[in-house]
Amino acid sequence: MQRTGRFLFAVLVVLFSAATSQATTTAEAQQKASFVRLDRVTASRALTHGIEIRSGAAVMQITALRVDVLRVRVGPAGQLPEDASWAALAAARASSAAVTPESNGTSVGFKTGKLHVAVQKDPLALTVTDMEGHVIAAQMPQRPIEFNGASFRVYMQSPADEHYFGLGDKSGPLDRRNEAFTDWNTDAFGWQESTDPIYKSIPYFLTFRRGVSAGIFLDNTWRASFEFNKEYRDGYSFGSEGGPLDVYILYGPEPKDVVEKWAWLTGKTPMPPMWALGFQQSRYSYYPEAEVRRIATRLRNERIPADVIWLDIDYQLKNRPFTVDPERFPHFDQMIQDLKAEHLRAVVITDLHIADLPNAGYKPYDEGVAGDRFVKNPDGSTYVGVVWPGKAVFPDFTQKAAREWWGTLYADFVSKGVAGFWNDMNEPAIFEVASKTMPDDVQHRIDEPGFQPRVASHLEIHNVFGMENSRGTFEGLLKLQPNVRPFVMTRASYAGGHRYAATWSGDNSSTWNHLRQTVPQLLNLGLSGFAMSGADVGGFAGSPQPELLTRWLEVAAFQPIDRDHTAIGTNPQEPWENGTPEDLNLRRRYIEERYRLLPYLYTTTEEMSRTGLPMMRPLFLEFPKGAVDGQPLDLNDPGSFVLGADLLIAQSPYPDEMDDYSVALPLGGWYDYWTGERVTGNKERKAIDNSHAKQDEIHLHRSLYTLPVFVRAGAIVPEQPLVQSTDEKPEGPLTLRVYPPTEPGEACRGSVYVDDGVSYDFKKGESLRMSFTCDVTGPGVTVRVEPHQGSFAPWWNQLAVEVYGRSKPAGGASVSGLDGSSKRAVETGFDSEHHRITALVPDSGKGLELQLMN
Ligand code: NBV
Repeated sequence: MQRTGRFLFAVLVVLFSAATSQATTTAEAQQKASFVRLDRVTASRALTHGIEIRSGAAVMQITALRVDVLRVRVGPAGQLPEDASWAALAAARASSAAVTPESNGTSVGFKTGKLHVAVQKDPLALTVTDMEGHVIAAQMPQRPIEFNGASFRVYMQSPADEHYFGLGDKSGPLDRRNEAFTDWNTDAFGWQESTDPIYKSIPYFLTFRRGVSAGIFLDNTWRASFEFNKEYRDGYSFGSEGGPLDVYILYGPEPKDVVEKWAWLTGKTPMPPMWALGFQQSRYSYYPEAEVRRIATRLRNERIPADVIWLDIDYQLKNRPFTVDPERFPHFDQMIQDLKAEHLRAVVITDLHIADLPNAGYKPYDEGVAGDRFVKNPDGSTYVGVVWPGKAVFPDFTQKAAREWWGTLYADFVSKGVAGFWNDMNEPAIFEVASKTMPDDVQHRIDEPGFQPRVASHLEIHNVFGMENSRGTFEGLLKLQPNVRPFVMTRASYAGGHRYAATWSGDNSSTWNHLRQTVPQLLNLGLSGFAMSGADVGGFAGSPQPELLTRWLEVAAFQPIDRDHTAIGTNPQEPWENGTPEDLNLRRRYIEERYRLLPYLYTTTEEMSRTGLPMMRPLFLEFPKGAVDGQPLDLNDPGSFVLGADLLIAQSPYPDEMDDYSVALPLGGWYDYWTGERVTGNKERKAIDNSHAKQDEIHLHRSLYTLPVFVRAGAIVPEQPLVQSTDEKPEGPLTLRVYPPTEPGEACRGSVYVDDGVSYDFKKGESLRMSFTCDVTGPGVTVRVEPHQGSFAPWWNQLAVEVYGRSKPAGGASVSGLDGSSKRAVETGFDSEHHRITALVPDSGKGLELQLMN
């Protein structure tokens, strides 16, 4: 009965919205078409930027947004879906490239400067190839696109050596081949390696085959699914239970090109405040106030560098968002100021469930009701669900005005000096119901630039609700403080959500397997746009063994967000807890290393915000030629990743096992980050053919003391003296760690980027960039430092140059200006333990050349 009632309501919603707006929604158009198969081309028409194809009543439009980005839209009843998107930027959707028609007896299509697009007429099958003949994407001819009512499915060919990456936070191996996934944002406490769906829906993945890569994005917010090589071993498919068939195909050829095109289509991760790169301490929950102060004092007393303390739900009065419990936190404002004085920032949780609290003077509720901001049931009443505060109501984040109002709720915390905000539970999570979320028929009243105003069911909005929640927070914070970079952390999101927030693993567990999961999960998130991501360090559910916590803190020091967090009721999990003094020393040492690496990390972050390249990268992204088929270690090794372009971290793929393990280093030469020594592996593995570089396998002994980190030969890595917080000005020189290339003439480069770390003044040129190169010649090594670019005054005035891989002192050294002027001798040091020659030179900002003789 209930279900029939709901169905009738749903029908009424559809009829109501059709009557109240001119808009023909996708759902309605598709409802009219019961079963449609696009099995052959019955007509076609060239367009300036593509082609329009008819298959019976159905229409398919393929257009070139650029020479290397295509959009494919299909309307089963002859009308294209509404051209609107929560993910793809309007400017990208509006751009176009000229095409040249290309047809023959069996197919119709066009070419761009980079791609051939051919649609076979019978059976209808789209194939996209590049100019070298690589197939980028091809439909399976035996499985044409099918619509069954509102649902549809698309089948694509999957050659045996093609691999798949991305799809957001989905758990399991890095390579999605042979896996299947559902997109339906879900509160997945205690998720495991095979749990699906979890928190986010990012219906986008990269294909990778023999060094060539493409991106496939199904821009559809409804419950969607992807399977790779399940139904057909040589096919993959995707589809949705409703909404538009709107697909983007992004051509590489290299995986990095695809990542940059994804950023072009959906935007880049904005530059975060520098403090977000610091170590962050959290738990569910630190209270009362004295406990927060105790953690702050202990961090400083133990000399564990740290930037942030997080306040979870228990700081609030009865779990009501935007309140503070006056008993637990009698001096909240003073506490925030005191933390600040210790160079610690507070990030506080602000969930989206507003307590259903009429006539109680609760501002978020009162204002929300007055402004008609909350989502409704089909009968027009406000939807009420039970979450942390008990009965709660939910802002309709699909309305610009509602998001703007939500943003104003932050004014109070911002004025108190709270630095960052945490949007949890925004799948949205609802207690006491089997579905764990809102009913399907809850109504969202879309009122949004670029969209036709209409009523949409929760089925359509569910997967974007969390993203629009974090958007409201981010944009609200920007409005409150236009020259301060917001920091927002969201749990649920959709494609493009990286424009507004960082994210985390959700509720992982304190197990070895979860330590292992952090690598593939964060790598796939980065490829999906979420470059600022971290896992709960130490694990959320349960308590880690001391060794597990130590190892976790070691590897997290090289991941984008380094936040130690655990659940309520678990053992204390701060670095000084749960371990021997030796554990504490190790944990501190790795956090310290992160702080020494800040110039490198920050420079990588700036690159991320400019290009879309994630900070944490899978090996195939940096070395696409070193990961040719037949050498799968690179593609699915759950232990290895590259931080920035030059640091390769090689955790054991099975970190709980005692055994030695091996890692395939891409060829080109590597150094041990800790000893500074050149690393030589065993080069027995043969190249498949000469056009692809082979890999160099090295054997590693597992040790708690040393997480293996390697540096690419030809890299120059900037580092700084140790500080206890990113607020602190480093005292001493900027260090340039120079790792000369293997052969003379090979590239050797690096750069450093600095700015004030908090504001947008860098957009007005208030930044500093400095590039370096090195050159290995017969007589020695030359390090060249280019003049400063930009007006920001650096914290250093000297450079400590360290040249690695050396077995003896320099035979002499000199420094000169870039024009060869004022050449003078320099003293050098030799450190045999670290295989380095060192020299200290003043940095005038005008550039210099340092020559070290053999
Ligand atoms: O707010 C409490 C927790 C939070 O600590 C965690 O990080 C979130 O993922 N939250 C979930 C609510 C429920 C946890 C069982």
